[in-house]
Amino acid sequence: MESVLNTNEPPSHGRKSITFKVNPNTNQMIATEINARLRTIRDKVESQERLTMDDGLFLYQPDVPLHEVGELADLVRQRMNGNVAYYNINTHLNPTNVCVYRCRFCAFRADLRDPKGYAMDDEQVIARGQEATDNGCTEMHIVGGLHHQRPYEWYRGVLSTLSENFPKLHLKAWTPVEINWFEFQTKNSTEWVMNDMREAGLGSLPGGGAEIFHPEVRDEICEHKANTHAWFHTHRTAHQLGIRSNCTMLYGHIEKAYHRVDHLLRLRELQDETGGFQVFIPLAFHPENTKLSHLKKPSALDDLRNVAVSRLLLDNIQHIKAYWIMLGIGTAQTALSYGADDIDGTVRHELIYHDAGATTPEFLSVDRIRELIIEAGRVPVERNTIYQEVIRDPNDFSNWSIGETLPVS
Ligand code: V47
Repeated sequence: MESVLNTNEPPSHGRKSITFKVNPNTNQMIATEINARLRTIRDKVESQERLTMDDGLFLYQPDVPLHEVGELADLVRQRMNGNVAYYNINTHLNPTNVCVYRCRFCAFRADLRDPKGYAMDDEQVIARGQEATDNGCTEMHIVGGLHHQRPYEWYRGVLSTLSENFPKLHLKAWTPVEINWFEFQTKNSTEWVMNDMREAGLGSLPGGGAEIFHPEVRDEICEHKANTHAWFHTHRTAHQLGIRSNCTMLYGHIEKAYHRVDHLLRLRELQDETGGFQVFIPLAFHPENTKLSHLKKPSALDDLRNVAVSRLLLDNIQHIKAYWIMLGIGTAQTALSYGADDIDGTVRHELIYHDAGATTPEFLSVDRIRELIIEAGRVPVERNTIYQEVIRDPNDFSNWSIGETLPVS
């Protein structure tokens, strides 16, 4: 008997569904079909042939054994990144949580007059830079709300204050959502904003704000903020200006397998064009304190499948990150055998996930991160934001220099 899974989605990126033979009693795919399709995909992976939309839809089916998908992804990870797992020493800065937008998945934002709303002053920003430098951080990850009353110069000032006082710290700052807001504030182009922010100290762009690109989902969870076109335009412009960036996908809310595959293929297309993405980070939705709090958090199995499928489909993005803050430590370690080769960093002051109910610690020591990587069977290598090796002075941890450039896409 034939059954069509993943129906009801109009196609925007090739086919929206594939037809599987299913057992009429259990409605599960029949084993011979699973094995045959897996064999075809294995052949493609071994011969480094690009996987298709249909392959992606198949790999996302829960009937397809996760360990087999993981094994294929591990093969690609090993081929692309050897036995190494990367980490960095980093901190987060969210200069304000006040935001004009009301994305349904966000627990971090606050209204202008909300008692939990805040906006940092220079002194607080400098204190964070000092703390980062004292603790040997190489990177500060800076994103925040779009404050109703803070002008462009205030946002620019966050970067210029930090870069003037802490010139060694790499500022990975602003998603296309902020950049788009700055264009609106200044009435200038993406290119102008990007160049101006670079002059103020911008080093690279983080991967946030991507959520799910397909309008069926995006219009439901964050209808007002920068749309898919703006997201790609910003990253394309960054890459053209020689600014590297990361990319993400927020999964585990209202999206279907089709939307995930569509999302990944859109990223793969831009990467074919520019080569500017360094790493992809699948982000599991945390529902607590959000307008989608009735939803269940994705399971660890879904988390691992997302890591593995993204490794398999994104054949042109060098690194896949298992963000331990979001996955939990055990799943992040396991993900290092399901396609991931990076675990993010020590992290301080993370709010976006912790406001949404993350129970992971707020910080991990370098020794602990290295221990976790070794326990997972990989060799830990400290990198900076743009994937250069970091060499530490053994007698003074906060003193570091740049070593070799590591593989990027
Ligand atoms: O864009 C927001 C997501 C992103 C929730 O570039 C949520 O190295 C789950 O992009 N549950 C921001 N996710 C985080 C991000 C990121 C994280 C780590 C490393 C890098 C990198 C980038 O977090 C947002 C959104 O997709 N998010 N709220 C939530 N309740």
